[in-house]
Amino acid sequence: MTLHGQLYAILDLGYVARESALSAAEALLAGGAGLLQLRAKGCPEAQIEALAREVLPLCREAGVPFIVNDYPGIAAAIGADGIHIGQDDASLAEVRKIVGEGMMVGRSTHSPTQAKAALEEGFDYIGFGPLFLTPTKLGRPGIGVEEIAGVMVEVGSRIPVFCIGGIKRASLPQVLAAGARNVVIVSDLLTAPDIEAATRDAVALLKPA
Ligand code: TZP
Ligand code: MG
Repeated sequence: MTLHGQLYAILDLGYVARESALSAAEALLAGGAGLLQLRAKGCPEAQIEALAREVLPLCREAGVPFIVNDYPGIAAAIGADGIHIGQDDASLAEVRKIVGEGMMVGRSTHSPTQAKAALEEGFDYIGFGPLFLTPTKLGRPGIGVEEIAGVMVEVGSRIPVFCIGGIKRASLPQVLAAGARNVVIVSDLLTAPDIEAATRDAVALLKPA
């Protein structure tokens, strides 16, 4: 499976109520998301695991990798396809002890230096951002698009680099023009009146016919 050129969607419970989570996941998948992450900051772990167990079969049916944010134990317990961790989380080696060798492990990075370090450590992919200020990641400055090109050469030639943070369908062309090949879009999809249509539009922008 290649991750290149894929739209990475996140089912973020900061934007979607628990009751609507499955229909939002279905809409993201129907719209053509190429990866789906479950992100549920502040939710009790048992609830995250329960929801993850419901989202996983939807992803399997769609043939889309399902990634759990923050909780390697949940990812391992449910047999997820991936686990995503941040800069302040465990090392790759520590995560591998929990999830084993086969699982995709991604790391958030916020600078070219962190991006290179994640490549050298052996992560399967990175998130790179936030590019722009975003309410989804409060307290982090936008790093802009200028550094994408360099990171794509040094890191993106080896592992997928998912640009993230404040990206909207409207700004996607600018991000792609700066060199991005993969992006994560959260709020612009989840707050759209029609999540499936918004996702389809983003996928079309990412992979022009
Ligand atoms: N990590 C860096 S920026 C970000 C995360 C999880 C939030 C992306 O969400 P949005 O709504 O697309 O800005
Ligand atoms: Mg984290």
